[in-house]
Amino acid sequence: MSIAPATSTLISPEDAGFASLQAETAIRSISARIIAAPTRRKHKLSNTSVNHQGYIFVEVTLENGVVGYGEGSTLGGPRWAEESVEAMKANIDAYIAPALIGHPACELERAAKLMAGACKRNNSAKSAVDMALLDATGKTLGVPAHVLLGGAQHQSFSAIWALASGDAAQEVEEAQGMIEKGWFNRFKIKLGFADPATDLGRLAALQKALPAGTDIIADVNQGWSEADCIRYLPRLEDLGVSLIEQPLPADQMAGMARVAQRSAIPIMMDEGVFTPAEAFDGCAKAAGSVISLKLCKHGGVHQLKQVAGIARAAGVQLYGGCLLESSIGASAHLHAFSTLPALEWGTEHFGPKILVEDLTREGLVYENFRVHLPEGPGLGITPDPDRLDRYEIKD
Ligand code: MUC
Ligand code: MG
Repeated sequence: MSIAPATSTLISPEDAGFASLQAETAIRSISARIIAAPTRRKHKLSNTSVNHQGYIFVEVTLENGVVGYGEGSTLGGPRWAEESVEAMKANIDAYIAPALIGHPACELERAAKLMAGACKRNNSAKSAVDMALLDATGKTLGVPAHVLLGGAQHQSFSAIWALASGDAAQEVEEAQGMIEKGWFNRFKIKLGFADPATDLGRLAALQKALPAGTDIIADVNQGWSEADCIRYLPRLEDLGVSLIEQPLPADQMAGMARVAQRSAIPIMMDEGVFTPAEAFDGCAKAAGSVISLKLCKHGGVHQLKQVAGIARAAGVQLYGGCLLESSIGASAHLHAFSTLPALEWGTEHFGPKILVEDLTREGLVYENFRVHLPEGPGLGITPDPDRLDRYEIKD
């Protein structure tokens, strides 16, 4: 058997086809708009409460005329994390966009490096631009975004709905409605904004009203101390909670590790893990056995995949997190999630259903308690211009 010579038909970077793709996808302009989209009900967390969801909506125009779209979320201004929509827009306009103009959108990894050089952290802002580059490149090449990330291994995901009104009766009714619609039959309940006894009452009401065995996850959003955990984790266990998300403040990795060691319920790291280095630290310290993946935390699809790789190497499971993105941001997450070998806990991308109006024309498809990976080039969604105009905050 003869072996083909190494100089066969491989396309070199100098090849005319690649050079023309670089020229075609050179970034001509980047714009960012602030959007405040109303939610169907108040969404309460330990550290904030919203009835409008804030996004930065990004449009990237390439030299070939193709436009890519992206979205970055915050929750209640700079409260869930340090970014606000106002700061995201200012930093995209002043630092991120100038660093990228003229750069080929198809060189996504180099674009991420340029963004890293332009500003520290600002991960939600960077992720909004990154997803727009991904969308524009996929549209130019006529392929779905997941193809640019290695190809989809999953076409749909088990979907989780978040209960966060703080009103036990309303939460029971809402959960039952989601089951009836066939959209969600797994739930996450927000704890930590009332005293633990009141919170546990909500949880008990839910557990009693929902079908036996319904999956219930509790997100404390950094609202408890280690002492609270020692006292209340056994109660959560009695109530059948399957997963506890970020009970302690984000910077208390050692405390999270002690809580994880004594908990019979798996602990998930959320606000404590933004960067790959934080993922490494959390995994090394055993600060949890699950990590919630979110583009707004990791700063882009490649960094999300790096965090996922670190978790996988450490034997830590993965959860598809959200920050109430519309179908624009949610679809970017699904493309990234679809390329992972496993997403053991499914995804909580319920954002499109909590908005009074989603921000895309088609919206993501939710059926049989699963959310589906959109089809078509790029992210596979079309932003709705009227809705964006309606919800834009202009100064
Ligand atoms: C969080 O901490 O998980 C995501 C879903 C939700 O209800 O709140 C956000 C933030
Ligand atoms: Mg969380």
